[in-house]
Amino acid sequence: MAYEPKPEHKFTFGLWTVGNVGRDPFGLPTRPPLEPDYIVYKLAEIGAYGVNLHDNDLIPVEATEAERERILKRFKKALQDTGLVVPMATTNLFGDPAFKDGAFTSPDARVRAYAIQKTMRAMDLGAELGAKTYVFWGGREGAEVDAGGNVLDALAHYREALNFLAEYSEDQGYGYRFALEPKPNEPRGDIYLPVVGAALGFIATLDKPHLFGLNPEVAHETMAGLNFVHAVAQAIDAGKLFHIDLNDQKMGRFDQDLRFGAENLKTAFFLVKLLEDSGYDGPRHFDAHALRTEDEAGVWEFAKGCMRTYLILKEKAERFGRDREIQDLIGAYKVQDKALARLTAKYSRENARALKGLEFDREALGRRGPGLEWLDQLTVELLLGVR
Ligand code: GLT
Ligand code: MN
Ligand code: MN
Repeated sequence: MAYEPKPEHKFTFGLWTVGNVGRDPFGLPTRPPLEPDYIVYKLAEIGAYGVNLHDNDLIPVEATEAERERILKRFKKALQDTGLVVPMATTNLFGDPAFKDGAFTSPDARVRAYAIQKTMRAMDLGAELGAKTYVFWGGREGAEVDAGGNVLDALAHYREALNFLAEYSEDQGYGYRFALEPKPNEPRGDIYLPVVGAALGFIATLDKPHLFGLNPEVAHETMAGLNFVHAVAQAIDAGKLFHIDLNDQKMGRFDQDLRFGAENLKTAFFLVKLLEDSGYDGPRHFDAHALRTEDEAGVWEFAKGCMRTYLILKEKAERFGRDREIQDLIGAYKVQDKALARLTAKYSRENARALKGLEFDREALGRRGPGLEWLDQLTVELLLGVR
């Protein structure tokens, strides 16, 4: 069957995504909760590769040691029965009112210590399940008002916590790579490290920057009005694309976490093309959920739709690469000049002198039409299935 998801495609979902019960700030859940092991069997059935989780998606915060063991046994059996893996784990540092004014960045030392303790325990759980990527989404790390004068302190606390946890991981031999997930706002009025670029800058200030990278999310950069494909490209360029959250989003709205490709098809296309062309070999994780209107059948249609759209766009990207006319237009667009490229590739006094002595026909450069309208139209036609 065409566009059939298989484990080799590395599609993953969070327990919290297909398990989303449709609660929103104005309304109660519209769907009953699904058991974690049931989710594993269903995901395997539809061709997923893995399942990701927050500590409390699996183990309730109040669970006793015995309950933890019982839940883990059932979950591990489901993984074993299906061959599904847990590539990524993370901590719920946002649901509990204790974290209402931040977790790692809380002004209260007790909250910060509790957040680090909770994360160490969640890292133990993730490691036990085989996870190698650990995500930090700092949903509550932010503020509504700046009267507390907290931002510089908050960043220092954030750094301290991440440094502590990276050492913990190494000390335990867990081998985690950490992926920071930026978001501009929601649930806080302003979240620290709001976009990919901010997180990249912050990573450079950590003790072990090589252990830290990004988990960019389509919806989050789009909420900030930014071009997600550009953000991911910058993360790849920096060697920092450790994980990715695929979904969709209308600009200027609350975080919608729509089915992948549901809204901005062209962006989704260039994103898939970038991921495939760049050789990114991590999981294609869908951090999205079914519309609140849907019942359970709708949830599985949503999940299948995410994967199917990815595979269709992957095929379109291959077609784009094979399309002679499109490739010729791109070839003409990128004007090559070997002699000039040699001069500008690297500074030397000779190169600088030679470059200074050249004459350029500015007017001709300004007159040139690069052919982008036609190239883009061909892209649209390819996506619409008429070429
Ligand atoms: C939450 C958030 C997501 C994050 C998850 C990981 S939790 O659903 O909206 O973007 O990726 O903590
Ligand atoms: Mn989101
Ligand atoms: Mn996410």
